[in-house]
Parts: sequence; structure tokens; C-alpha cells
Amino acid sequence: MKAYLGLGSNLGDRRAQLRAAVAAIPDVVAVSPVYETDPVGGPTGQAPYLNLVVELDTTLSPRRLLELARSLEEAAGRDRTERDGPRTLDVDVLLVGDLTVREPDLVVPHPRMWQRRFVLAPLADLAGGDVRRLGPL
Ligand code: GSY
Repeated sequence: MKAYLGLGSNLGDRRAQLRAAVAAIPDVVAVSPVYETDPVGGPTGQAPYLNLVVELDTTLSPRRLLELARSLEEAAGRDRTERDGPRTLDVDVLLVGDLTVREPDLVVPHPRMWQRRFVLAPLADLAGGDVRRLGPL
């Protein structure tokens, strides 16, 4: 089953934290380029994020992927005291095959991914086929 995780970091050594997290994720088949992105939400004055998306070919359930995400965040020393505050590592479960989950702590597909360019741009890089922007009709 194909699954997609979104990773972000805007505190500490952003690249090193993303690199360590990607290396610890099992069954990775593709990693998007890294994007530098303006923070969406949270307190003003936050540093920019680095974001990327990884594609997995996995048998892990959405719940197991959430547990993996949390363990990666913990390993990166994530401080959860401030809502949407700066973070060493954020890992979101975006898509897991065509499964849907609606639980208090886990919604798949990720409910806000469609509004977040920092998710859509790297996700689009992992989709097959090439596109050319031709401008207005
Ligand atoms: O939801 C992921 C954490 N996050 C991010 C992020 O990863 N990138 C950007 N650009 N803004 C964000 N705001 C939050 S919260």
C-alpha cells in the first residue's frame, strides 16, 4: 500500500533533523525535494520551515504510522507545549492507500493537506508524469 508522510522542521538543524527522520522511516520508496516554506499559523515571527514528503510502500496501518510519526518527533526532541509553535520535527500522516480514518486523534486523509502548499508542492513532485505550465488560455 502506498502511504505518504509530510515532514517539516523550523527549529534547530532543520536539514539534519529531516535527514535523521527520513533515514528512520521503514519502506521509503521516494523522497520529494526539500522546500523552504513560510510558516502557516502559529505565533508570528517563526522561522521558515523546511518541508518534504516521503512515499512508503508499507503494510503499516494508519495507527502504526501515527505511532511512528510520534516516535520520530520525540526522537527529535519535539516540545509540544506551544500549539503550532516552532518545532524541531513535525510528521503528519497524509494518505494511506485509499483508507479513510476518522478518530479523535487521527484523520486520514489529512484534513488540511489540500489547503497547504507546503504539502501539495512536494506531494506533486512524487506524482507520475510531467506537466508544463502554459499560462492563461
Ligand atoms: O503541520 C505541520 C507543521 N506546520 C507547518 C509546516 O510544516 N510548514 C509550514 N510552512 N507551516 C507550518 N505550520 C505548521 S503548524
